[in-house]
Amino acid sequence: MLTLYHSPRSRSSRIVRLLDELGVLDQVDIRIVSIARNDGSGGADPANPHPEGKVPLLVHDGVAIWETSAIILYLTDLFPVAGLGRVVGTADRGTYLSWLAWYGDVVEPVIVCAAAGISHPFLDATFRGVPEVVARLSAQLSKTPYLLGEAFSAADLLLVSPYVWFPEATPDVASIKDWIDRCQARPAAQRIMDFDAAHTLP
Ligand SMILES: N[C@@H](CCC(=O)N[C@@H](CS)C(=O)NCC(=O)O)C(=O)O
Repeated sequence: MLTLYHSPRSRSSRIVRLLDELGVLDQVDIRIVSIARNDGSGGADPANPHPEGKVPLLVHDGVAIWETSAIILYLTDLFPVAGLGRVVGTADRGTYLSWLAWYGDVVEPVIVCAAAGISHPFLDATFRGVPEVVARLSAQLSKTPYLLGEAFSAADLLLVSPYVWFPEATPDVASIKDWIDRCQARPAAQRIMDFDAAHTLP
């Protein structure tokens, strides 16, 4: 039994999209919950068991899995047939794990600090900054159409997400812009927008 706690137009939208891309939406109970939003609206939902009131939260047979990267890895391992992840024993499993971890450990802090207009030598020393993120992405995407090679994967779904939320953050780099377009041209990208529009809380 899989349950996803989801709030429309939030970080958990990526997990709904992943479930769609995996073709398993019908195997998951999606519970719509409210969250505290940056604009001061909303609030933690008592129906959401996440200890911090956040989304996404996936619960599988009573076990809670939190943090987007962990949930993506968990789901692509659980449903390997779609080929959106890399199972143990696959040559590029390590590359797949690295992109997922790099997103949570580096890209999100870098993007949040940049959006907040915060800079500090400690932050630069620890995470580097936007130019380094752009350089890492473009180094790969100038060689292959997707982060893991010729085909779209859950790593693309995750790493493209900040540019979907904040198009103004898109760097003026052709390989990255083309990659965003390729990822967002997939039917699941439109379907998740429609899903969220249909489930938006009042
Ligand atoms: N690192 C976490 C971040 C989760 C997160 O901050 N989610 C936001 C939604 S975009 C949230 O639930 N905010 C409500 C709150 O902070 O109370 C992840 O990626 O899963």
